[in-house]
Amino acid sequence: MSVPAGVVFDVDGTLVDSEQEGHRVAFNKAFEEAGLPYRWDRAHYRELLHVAGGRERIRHFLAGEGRAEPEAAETAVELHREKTRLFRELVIAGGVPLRAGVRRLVDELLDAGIPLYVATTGSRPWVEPLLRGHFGDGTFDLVLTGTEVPDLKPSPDVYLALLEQTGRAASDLVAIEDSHNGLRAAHGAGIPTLMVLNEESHGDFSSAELVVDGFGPDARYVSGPAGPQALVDGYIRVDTLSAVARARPS
Ligand code: XBP
Ligand code: MG
Repeated sequence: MSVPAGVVFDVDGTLVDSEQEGHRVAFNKAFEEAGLPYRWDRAHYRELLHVAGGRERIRHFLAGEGRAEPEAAETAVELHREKTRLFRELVIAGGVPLRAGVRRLVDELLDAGIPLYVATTGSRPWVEPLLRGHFGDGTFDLVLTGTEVPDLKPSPDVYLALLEQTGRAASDLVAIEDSHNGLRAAHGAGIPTLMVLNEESHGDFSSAELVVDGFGPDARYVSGPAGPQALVDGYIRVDTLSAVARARPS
């Protein structure tokens, strides 16, 4: 069974459980420090997550609060700069945990000699210390973030840039994502995609090659042509990713 030539990991909601107790807390602290009355609770933040990118998410929110342009955009830049500084601090303090089962899968892929990449909407100032803190340097052959690729998911740009910079063919890779924006971005670049759902995953995932509810143990099949047999004893393994790659019609 041929193994993928590489695996591309999304970050927020995929490698790490970062949104509700990480990013949302940093956004609220940035609002508080700026003397603004806004506080995003979990339900509201879940709604706002359909907007990819922290700066865009603030701008969208401010527009909804009646803030006119260009003031909303300028304020969003300022607030996002402070949010990023606060979130980076949280990351460096070890406050953003890996999702259960991620380290086992990353170690298995590295042991199998499969190159690993990252394609995220998140900002490099916190992405780098996050990956270094959890995995050490050199685990990922290429890391692309929203800082280098401004046209954010669901735009396929971050995945297209990864294909260009690695020289890989889309059909030789597998992407691992958690959000509808992420699925649309990976498929927009033609990359077979495994969805690993979490509490914040909402939308139509019917086009994904495989959808499961976790990395294991006890991961359950949800949908996708790769089929329930793609999981190995309740785990995502190398064979699971091979099944995802095979499930995408070439
Ligand atoms: C998800 C995102 C990110 C974060 C906020 O990223 O939309 O923008 O919510 O991070 P991923 P920033 O593609 O990894 O799922 O504030 O740095 O944008
Ligand atoms: Mg994500």
